[in-house]
Amino acid sequence: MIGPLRRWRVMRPQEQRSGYDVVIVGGGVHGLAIAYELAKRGVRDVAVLEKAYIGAGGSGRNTAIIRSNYRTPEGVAFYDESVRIYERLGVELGFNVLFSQHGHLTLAHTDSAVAGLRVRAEVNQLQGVDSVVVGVDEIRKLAPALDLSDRPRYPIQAALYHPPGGIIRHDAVVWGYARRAAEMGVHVHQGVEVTGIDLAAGRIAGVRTNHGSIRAGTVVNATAGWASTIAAMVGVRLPIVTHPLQALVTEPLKPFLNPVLVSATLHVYVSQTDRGELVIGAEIDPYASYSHRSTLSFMETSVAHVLELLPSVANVRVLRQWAGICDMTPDFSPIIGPVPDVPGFILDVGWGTYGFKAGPVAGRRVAELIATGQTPAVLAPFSIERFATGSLIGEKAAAAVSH
Ligand code: PYC
Repeated sequence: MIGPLRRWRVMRPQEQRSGYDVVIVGGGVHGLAIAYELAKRGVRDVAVLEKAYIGAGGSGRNTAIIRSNYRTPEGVAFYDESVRIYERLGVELGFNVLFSQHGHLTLAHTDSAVAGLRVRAEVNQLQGVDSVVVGVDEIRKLAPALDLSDRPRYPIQAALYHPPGGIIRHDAVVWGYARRAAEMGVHVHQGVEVTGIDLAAGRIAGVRTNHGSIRAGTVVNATAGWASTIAAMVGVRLPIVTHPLQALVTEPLKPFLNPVLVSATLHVYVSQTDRGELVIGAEIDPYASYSHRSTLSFMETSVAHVLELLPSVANVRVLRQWAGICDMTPDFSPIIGPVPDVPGFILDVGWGTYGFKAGPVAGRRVAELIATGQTPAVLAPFSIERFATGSLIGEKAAAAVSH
């Protein structure tokens, strides 16, 4: 039976089969990108199972910032591949994803923050990524609305300028991937919740859902927020703690802010969309929770901090605010790859506050892993084994404002 959610149309609903070669749990950018990339490689007996509607989770709740100015060589190489895919994605999918590469400015208000940005600039440049530390005169040219005087509580000293960074239309990315994947034969089932995972002789045999059981030799956990719940279904305990992350959007204004602005000291980031709204976000909420509730304290503190940066927006109205949930790992890097103890179970999880920007690279490389059985070099550092060997990929310093 096809329920109302499953009739929602970016693509035509398909009848659920009793088995697929690959079942992907989670219909966000990651799950859909993996499905699309598998189909491109000729692996088309694939189902994406989404318990709500595609893009309902982290993919529809993030602030759509794309960048690769990370802190570790592994992270920079990984996110840079994603930026490059995003640059061509609209053409590739035949769907305008509205990627605006207006640049990204990470502001430094202290000497130690400036030193940290210098390290990031060096690491970025060594990986061929365009990032440079700029002073106040250059910042003024890039973002004239910023208060660059010495009046603020934390005067701006310098910034990391990353020209390829920018913002994207996140729902267009989700719809573009879903539509192309479906055209190539992938089944995208909305309103289908995975309630259990079956093993046979120690390896993946299929999933149980609210719409019946499905056989599958490979199951991909591409969920955000529920990564631990899905992994627990095969007895795998992930080093993840789940926190809410909130954001808000203002009424539209005439274009005045080109780059994305990030301030770790003020725990805030702000960008102006192509429609003119300011999109504002902050640090994860400081408590573990699966709550999607918005709070007044988030709105009060984040807008107060934006006003320290951009005093001229004082009378702008906030239109709405929302929350998503983020799976945080100890090193602020994702967990991607097979689980040695559970053959056929693939992880694409632990996306914290950085998942949307990584969708295309994770999609391409996880599909390669499934199709070839070989872990691509760019994924290898992010395996779950790193928590046993201690080879962590410490990205806390460059993960938005999550300090
Ligand atoms: O990593 O760019 C980022 C980001 C923005 C909001 C949350 N994370």
